Amino acid sequence: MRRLFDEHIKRQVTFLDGAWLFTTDAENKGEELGFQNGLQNAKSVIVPSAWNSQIDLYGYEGVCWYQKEFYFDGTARIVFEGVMTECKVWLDGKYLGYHYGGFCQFDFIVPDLSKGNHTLVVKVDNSFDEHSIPQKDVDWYHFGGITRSVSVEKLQGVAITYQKIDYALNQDRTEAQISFTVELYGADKKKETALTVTLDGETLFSKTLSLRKGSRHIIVSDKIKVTNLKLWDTASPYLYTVAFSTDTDDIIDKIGFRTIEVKDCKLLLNGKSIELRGVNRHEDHPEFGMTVPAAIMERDLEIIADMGCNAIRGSHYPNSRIFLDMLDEKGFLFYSEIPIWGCGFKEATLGDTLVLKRGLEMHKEMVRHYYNHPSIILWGMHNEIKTDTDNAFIMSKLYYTFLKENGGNRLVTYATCKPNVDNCFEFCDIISINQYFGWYYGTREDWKLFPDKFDRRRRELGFGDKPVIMSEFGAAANYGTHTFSDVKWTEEYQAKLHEIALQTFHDCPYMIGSFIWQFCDTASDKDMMKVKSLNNKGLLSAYREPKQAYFTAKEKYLKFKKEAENNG
Ligand code: ADA
Repeated sequence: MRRLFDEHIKRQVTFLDGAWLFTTDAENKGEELGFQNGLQNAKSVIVPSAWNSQIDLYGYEGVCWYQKEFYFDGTARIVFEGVMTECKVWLDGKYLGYHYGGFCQFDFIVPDLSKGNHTLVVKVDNSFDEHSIPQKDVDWYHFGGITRSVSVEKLQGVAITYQKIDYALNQDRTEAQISFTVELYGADKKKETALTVTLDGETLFSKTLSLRKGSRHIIVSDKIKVTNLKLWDTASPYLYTVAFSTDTDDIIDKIGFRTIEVKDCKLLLNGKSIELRGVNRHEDHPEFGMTVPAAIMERDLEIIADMGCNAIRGSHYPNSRIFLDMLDEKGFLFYSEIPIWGCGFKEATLGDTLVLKRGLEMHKEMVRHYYNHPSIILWGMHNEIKTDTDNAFIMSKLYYTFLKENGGNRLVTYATCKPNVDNCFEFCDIISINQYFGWYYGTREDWKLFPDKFDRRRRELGFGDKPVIMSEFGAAANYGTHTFSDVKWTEEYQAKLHEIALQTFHDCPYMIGSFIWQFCDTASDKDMMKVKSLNNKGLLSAYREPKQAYFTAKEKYLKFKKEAENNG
């Protein structure tokens, strides 16, 4: 999908979205049969989409093949924005490579394609084994297919294949010291060009260089001072336009400057204490699965903003780039995580070498592709794993170390469902807790006892300086179910739970915010045995109709927002 703005003016980009050929391969015999050289008896489907949206493939788990012809001439960069979950790619029968993981972009550079039609074939597999991330037991619908856009870009001369921007602000946040990293690729015969970087049209950097055809080069700039800085903030999210260009190529991006830190058990955005008023949101819609159209994303954000939220947790995987662009533009704060989800991971699986490696790779990709988004203030390493085990300790240490060294201007967390026995708190800047009092256990009133109880534990462990986010809590309610009695599954019961929980968290001095589980009802795995196969803890129905809890949460969050505004 296109970003909210044009990423390229000079570079020719062709989206391959639209009709592709498609066939299932339930026995996984396609490679033996030579499908990579062209599909036989294939039907037409629309890319991007989840194959589960097709009427006869609703529950299909396994291998499918896709094929697309495109016209091209020159050096191509083929970009996949997201394929669920693993895939192999061939161009004109020649193997290009493999990718694991459904939620991040990957690409292949293919030099010197002859002028004419070319055939791209993709084998996609969404089945699980003991090395999968997530594991089979997962409480969201594990869609399959080419679920995000595919494009082919023409690289010419010295091409810019990646860029990221680092910065540090001075004490009063009026100046930034910026440095950037640019990856270059020699697409044509060696020729001199100037690499230029501008910020809101002002030249920051210019350097003459040349590259041999086929070679790669990385430039890391010195620090460059920018004065009279306009900050990115939730109330006024100023975005600078940064443009990287050579004679023949360019990348345009938006960046915002801000600080985020934890001090005296508070979360400080640009030095000011902020409370996160948030919801968890899946990329999910009954008609489109995970391929949510941009207009629906935009409307979701309108609803979320209207209820007084300033934060969203992208549960449980990296979200679409265009959604991140919207968050940057509207001034939302975002918690971005990878899909290492919950109880599905047995202790042994957490220690599995391939799982550890795949998880690390997912963190690397998330950091690489989302680096410049000011909205991302938190990286989430995992969700509800067995954090009382040695293997979770080792995993958390590995990922935390990576994210602290490479994650840029952000804090690191993970969501624990074992706050009383969790063994990994040293590997986070903020403790995030998922609890379900009043739903899976205990009563709604138990929420009021929780802050004191947990306070004792965090202090005993020596983590009294780490603030806490309530990253999940909630209750299911079937949209439209009302009774005269206060019982589970009714809208009233759910609403009351949120009323108690939200006020409790707001009143607790060491809690810095909450993410309600969840924004709207979402598709769950069929084997999770949920009513209508949905996770029904949404404040809205799957079709975004508000339940009573939506209005309760809105009342609370708007009240907290007003208090924050009054306190300056
Ligand atoms: C967990 C999990 C969510 C969801 C929730 C629930 O906390 O992280 O994805 O499954 O439980 O509804 O039970």
